[in-house]
Amino acid sequence: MKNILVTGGAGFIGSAFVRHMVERYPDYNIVCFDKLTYAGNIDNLLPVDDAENYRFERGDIADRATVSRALRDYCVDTVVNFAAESHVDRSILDPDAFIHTDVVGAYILLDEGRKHGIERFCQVSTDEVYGDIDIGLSLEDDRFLPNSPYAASKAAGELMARAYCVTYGMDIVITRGSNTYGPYQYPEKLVPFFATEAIDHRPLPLYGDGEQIRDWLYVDDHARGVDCVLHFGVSGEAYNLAGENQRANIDVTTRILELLGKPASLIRHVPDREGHDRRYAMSAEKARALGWRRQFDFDAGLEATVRWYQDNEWWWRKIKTGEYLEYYKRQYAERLAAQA
Ligand code: NAD
Ligand code: TDX
Repeated sequence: MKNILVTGGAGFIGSAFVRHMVERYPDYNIVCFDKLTYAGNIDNLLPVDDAENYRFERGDIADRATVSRALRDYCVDTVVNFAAESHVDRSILDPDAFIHTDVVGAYILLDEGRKHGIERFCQVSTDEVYGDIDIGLSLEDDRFLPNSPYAASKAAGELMARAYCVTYGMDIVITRGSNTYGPYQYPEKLVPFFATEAIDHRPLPLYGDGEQIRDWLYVDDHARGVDCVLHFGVSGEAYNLAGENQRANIDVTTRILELLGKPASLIRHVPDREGHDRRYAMSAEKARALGWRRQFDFDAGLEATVRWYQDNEWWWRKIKTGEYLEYYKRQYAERLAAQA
């Protein structure tokens, strides 16, 4: 029997992982541990609410006492750490929360995990730790050149995980996923933000020339990748979970508009994100050797995703109120007024 603590399991990718694990492994006990920040959403876990092998515990990974109690009470033997502040633009406006969760929180979780004799720890990281890559593909041993406070905080969390493996002999694996999209993603990230804004016939603020390249990975493929690395990854190793679907932002935006039957005139080129990475692209070879392969190609995945936001207004309309509107104003009001 495995007792798995999934931190950040009420967020976008964490909840896809929880839904996947609860269904695929009826013999495991899955405990979602989440602070429920603005990005955490209990609605994301409604599909598993009644499952016998699922529990929810509210808590902050940077709060040592709460983490310790959860590890003890649920006899946790495995930790998968998705918990993070995850939005680059928010990290530029205010890095504090990123240091709290992505750096200090990751450290507390590792340290308590060590004290409780955790058997395996999976740290969920990102392609952003490599920074911008002009040509070719980032490999797992490439150096880190993070460019945003978010990317630097994720690099720090992952380096602490490595240190706990080397110094204390903890069994630790690391995943580095590429840009992920799909249902239940908080509508501040490119795909759900633009899809929901376009549904309402509102302007889409595309940063700079829109020629920046991201490598897109469907959320269920990301969840399956973490499952694969958790079960088969070698301790001390990091694994890229690459989408192998490189697209320019302008092309993704145009396709979202086409799928919704909306005009290209909704696109507004606005002043660029500060320190904006031009391109991310990773090699998937190492994770492929473990047996992981992405199943969704971008066209099918994007169409399914846009349809989901069309069909599930109940999910996102209640998010786009209050704090969300404050953030929208802070991030976009001046940009849209300036129109690069
Ligand atoms: P998200 O912002 O949707 O969810 C983050 C979750 O963590 C939320 O449920 C939030 O409540 C929780 N959380 C935040 N601070 C916490 C704390 N201190 N204690 C406990 N819970 C806390 O993020 P996401 O997009 O699902 O990303 C999940 C992980 O995957 C992150 O570690 C992120 O860095 C990584 N990642 C994301 C992407 C992407 O494209 N979204 C790509 C690669 C890697
Ligand atoms: O309003 C926007 N306009 C725009 O042009 C937004 C929100 C984004 N963009 C651009 C910036 C990026 O080049 O679209 C691209 C994607 O932006 P985000 O969705 O914010 O993602 P990104 O910054 O690439 O980071 C994502 O991938 C790696 C996740 O948010 C991270 O959590 C993950 O680690």
